[in-house]
Amino acid sequence: MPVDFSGTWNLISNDNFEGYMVALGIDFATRKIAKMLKPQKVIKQDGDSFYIHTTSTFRDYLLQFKIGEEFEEDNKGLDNRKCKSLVTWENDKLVCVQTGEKKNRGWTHWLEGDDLHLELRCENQVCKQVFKRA
Ligand code: YOG
Repeated sequence: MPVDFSGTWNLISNDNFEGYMVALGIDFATRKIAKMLKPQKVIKQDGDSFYIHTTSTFRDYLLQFKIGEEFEEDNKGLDNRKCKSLVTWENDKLVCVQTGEKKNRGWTHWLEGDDLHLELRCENQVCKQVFKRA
């Protein structure tokens, strides 16, 4: 049985989100707003198909993909840079590589106890987020 990330998750910690946003080139005013947010994630996992909706009072972002199938990602409302994204399983971790203008861009999701973990990477910056079930 693969890991099941399905559910509604609330952010409880967000380490170095500032560094990650600077690496993405997010402007000062937007960063000030974004760092106050407590985003929620709704994840629907159906076999190899994923739906990850990150919502907040400011902006939201919807990502839908299938494991092992590269897709165009537009990052609309985030940094708006297009990239080619590929999500695969690495043991029980869901790993996304986002190939584009920014080096070393991607993210990894995994479960630890009752918590959902997310590492967001861009260039030399790593943001670490933890979510609890709503
Ligand atoms: O998640 O890629 O779960 O897509 C990263 C924000 C802030 C907008 C959020 C809105 C990066 C202003 C998505 C926050 C900073 C700042 C709520 C993380 C960019 C702009 C949407 C992400 C993956 C994995 C799925």
